[in-house]
Amino acid sequence: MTDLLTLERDLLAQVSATPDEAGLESLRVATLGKKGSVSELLKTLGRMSADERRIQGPLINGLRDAVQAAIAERREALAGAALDARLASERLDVTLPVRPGPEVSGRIHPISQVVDEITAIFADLCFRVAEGPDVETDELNFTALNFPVGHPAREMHDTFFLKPDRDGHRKVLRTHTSPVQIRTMRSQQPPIRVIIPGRTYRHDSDQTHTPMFHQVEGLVIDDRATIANMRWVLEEFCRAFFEVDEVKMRFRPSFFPFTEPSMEVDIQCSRRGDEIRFGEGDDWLEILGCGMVHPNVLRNCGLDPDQVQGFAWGMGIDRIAMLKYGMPDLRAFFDADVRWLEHYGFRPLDLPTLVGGLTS
Ligand code: 2NL
Repeated sequence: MTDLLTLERDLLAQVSATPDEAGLESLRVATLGKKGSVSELLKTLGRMSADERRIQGPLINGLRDAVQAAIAERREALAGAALDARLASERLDVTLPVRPGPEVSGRIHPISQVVDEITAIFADLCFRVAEGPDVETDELNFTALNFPVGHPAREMHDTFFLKPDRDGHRKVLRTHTSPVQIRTMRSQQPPIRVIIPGRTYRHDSDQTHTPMFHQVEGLVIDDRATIANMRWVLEEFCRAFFEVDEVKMRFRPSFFPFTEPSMEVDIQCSRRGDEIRFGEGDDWLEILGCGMVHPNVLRNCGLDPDQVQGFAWGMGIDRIAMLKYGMPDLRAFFDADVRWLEHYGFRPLDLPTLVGGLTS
């Protein structure tokens, strides 16, 4: 009897002195586990006489209940203390400044910016944007565009050819975005107004040429589009793009297989040292090629040149981006140098719009 009381006092003292949950579990196994000290005492009941058991039974069971309850209570207290400690140590100061995210530190590449600017200008003139694959068939890149098979103009393009397929057809990396216009004319009915910005490829690499470069072409097809309309569209574009009130443009005769007549267009500018300005001066800078869509091209797209007509143009994006933003070296566009991008890139949320200003 006194032994049991001493044992109980002892065990309860051990429970309250146990410092952590792991220690508590060991103590539980050592007392209430299968071979634990309290369990062993319970086993002795079986060997007692009925009278003895009547007295010892409630005492030993009471000891077990007391130890069980003490362990449960201690476990709860330890878990609570552990949680308090975690909450205290893992506290966050939500008033600390946040590390800047991509919307602050990221940069939009000048080519992407210029494509967005061009898109905004032509969207305002009711043009849609069309896209197509970089790998094209010879038919779409050349034949449909009135380059006869074996015509020297095909070689002028420094084409990248892919390996011939089983039927001997060689696909090409498109040398211009014109195949997308062919796809558009074959899949849509006039009136058509589209621009096609995209990557183009030619086997050419030096100070002013990269094997991959960017072009934007435009196409208008309806039953009355004229050279006068083309001139207005291109002048309107240049005024908006270079953000000047007036531009003077000069249309010189030229040759492209897919237009007739064909023209190259210069824009008036002034040059002082490295600086170039548009809308003033008496220098000229070539910026694009254009013309009336050749009747053969219309026919190749299933259109009747006696019913519909139109104009098209094409220009290099990389060069006009360099001109507008004063970037001296074309090759830096493709270097992926974050220091260059930090300097020449645009903030992601400064989207070009005509109302907000192309370059705010
Ligand atoms: C240049 C000249 C040009 C076109 C591209 C075109 C497309 C079709 C039909 C007719 Cl499907 N024309 N595109 C027309 C004239 C000039 O590009 O110097 N680009 C950099």
